[in-house]
Parts: sequence; structure tokens; C-alpha cells
Amino acid sequence: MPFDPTLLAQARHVVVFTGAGVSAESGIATFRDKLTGLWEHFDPAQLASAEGFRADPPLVWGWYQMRRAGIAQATPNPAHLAIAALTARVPKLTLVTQNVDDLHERAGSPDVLHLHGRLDAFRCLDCARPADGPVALPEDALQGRRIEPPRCTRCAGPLRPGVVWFGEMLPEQTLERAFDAAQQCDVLLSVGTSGVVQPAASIPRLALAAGATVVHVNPQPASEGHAREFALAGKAGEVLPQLMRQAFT
Ligand code: BV8
Ligand code: ZN
Repeated sequence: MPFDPTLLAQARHVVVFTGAGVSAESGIATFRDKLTGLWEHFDPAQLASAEGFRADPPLVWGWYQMRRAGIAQATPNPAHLAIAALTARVPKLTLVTQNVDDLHERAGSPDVLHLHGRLDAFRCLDCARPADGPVALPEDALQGRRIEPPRCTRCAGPLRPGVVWFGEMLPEQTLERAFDAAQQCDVLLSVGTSGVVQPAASIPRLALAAGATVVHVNPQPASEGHAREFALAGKAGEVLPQLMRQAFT
């Protein structure tokens, strides 16, 4: 049975849970996409870890600077814009993202819960002191090369991106708010995620167990076939605007 869009229009509280797929149509590579260049022989889980960074700071810092340059050049796509528009159409919307880019914010979404931190925040690897000011982005960062990370002005440790690496705890408050929202919402839209990385990936299941309707938006949607679980197969930048039209016009 297909998902009934009026369920979205009648929802009191909607959670939108996004992964790398929501930024794919903005040209941002997802974690499923093969790494290229200097990083082609690496698994993201190795690079996105404290061990990976300590093993070769310029390699990992260069990877994040390249991603940062890509994000700076990208613009929000119709999926980000549809999610921002949905905020004004329902009484309460909680946006939870696994992404470290700022495309939801740039699309106009307020109060984005970043479970895995943000790429545009930097702190010292050793003493955790936040960077004193803006961190330079070298002109040629997008080409992809090793770049020496800047040093902490207090202890001379290397700066690191403010993202949650594999093996690191998620920000407690943010995770708590996301779990609460999942357990209180009527509808949860799971957009562009492969549902692999824990504990974030447990959020749709939490919502289902608490009685919500869950809709997966993904070209290859994975659904456990629960009675209140639906799949809208396709690209988020096409499916979400269509869902908005069906639900609100
Ligand atoms: C922790 C920030 C505990 C960094 C990221 C064994 C079993 C179970 C768990 C584990 C295990 N071993 C280790 C763990 C824990 C580990 C984990 O889950 N590992 C996985 C690999 C098994 N988790 C952790 O380490 C977490 N911390 O558990 O700490 C702890 C306990 C005690 C004490 C200390 C610690 C931390 C995890 C956070 C890692 N950081 N990101 C960075 O960005 O560089 S995760 C990163 O990968 C992303 O943030 C994201 O979450 C994940 C990728 O997932 P997706 O977003 O889903 O993206 P993906 O590419 O996978 O999929 C894209 C999807 O989009 C696809 O489905 C595709 O079909 C779809 N798509 C494509 N195009 C479109 C589209 N959809 C719509 N429209 C389109 N156009
Ligand atoms: Zn320091």
C-alpha cells in the first residue's frame, strides 16, 4: 500500500532524518561513493577516525579541506529546500542530520541537529581548544593534496575538524533530542541514508517502535516491511518536492 501524503499534512510532529544522499544532488560525494585521488585506497572509516588522523595528519586534513572546498562551492538542492519549506507547513518539525555540511542551514532550516558534528568547526586534537579564528582554506584544496594542519596557539597541537569520528561519542544532548523526537513524532522521513552507522541508524527504528509512520526516501530504499514503514524510491531532490505538492496542494 503506498504512503498516503495526507499523513504528512495531518502530522503534529514530523522528524526528518537525513544522510549523505540528501546532499548528493548538490554534488557532494556520499560515503558509498568510491574515494578517489590520494584517498582511493582508503576506507572513509579509516580516514574519519582519530587513529587515521594521528597516523597521517596532512593526508586526513587535506581530505577534509577538499571536502570543505566542495561544500563551499555547492548549493542546497531541491531536497534541502523542500525540507526547509516543510518546517513552515507542520506544527513541529525536528531535523536530524548525519551530515557535516551546512546545506540544510543554507536552505533555511532552523535548529539542525548535527549528530556527527560540523565540518566548519575546528578544535585542537590535543587540548580541544577551539580554533582562535577562521581556518584558512587553501585555493587548491579542491584538487586534493596533503595539507599540514594549522597548530593550536595554546599547546601547538594540530587542529582537527569538529566532526564525530568513528569510535568517538556523539554529542550527548543532540543525540538525546534526536531520540526524544523520534519517539514523539507521528511521521519520520528518512532521507538519503544507508542506515549503517550506529547509533544514528537506530533512529528510524525507534520511531517505528513508538508508533510513528516511517518513510524511506532513497533510490535504493531499505525497508524492513513493517506495517507503518513505506519506501519512496527515487532521488530526494525529485521525491520530496513531489511529496510536498501531493501533501499540501
Ligand atoms: C560510536 C562524520 C561508541 C565524519 C561520521 C560494529 C557494529 C556496529 C557498530 C559498530 C561496529 N564497529 C564500530 C561501530 C560503531 C561505529 C559504526 O557504526 N560503524 C559502522 C561502520 C558499522 N559507530 C561509531 O563509531 C560512532 N561512535 O559508536 O562510539 C563509543 C562507545 C563508547 C565509547 C566511545 C565510543 C560514531 C559514528 C560517526 C562517524 N562519523 N561522519 C565525516 O563525515 O568525515 S559517519 C558518516 O558515515 C556520515 O556522517 C554518515 O553517518 C555515514 C554515512 O552514512 P550515510 O549518511 O547513510 O551515507 P552513505 O554514503 O552511507 O549512504 C548514502 C545513501 O544515500 C545511500 O543509501 C544511497 O542510496 C542514498 N542516495 C544516493 N543518492 C541519493 C540518495 N538518497 C536520496 N537522494 C539521492 N539523490
Ligand atoms: Zn591545543
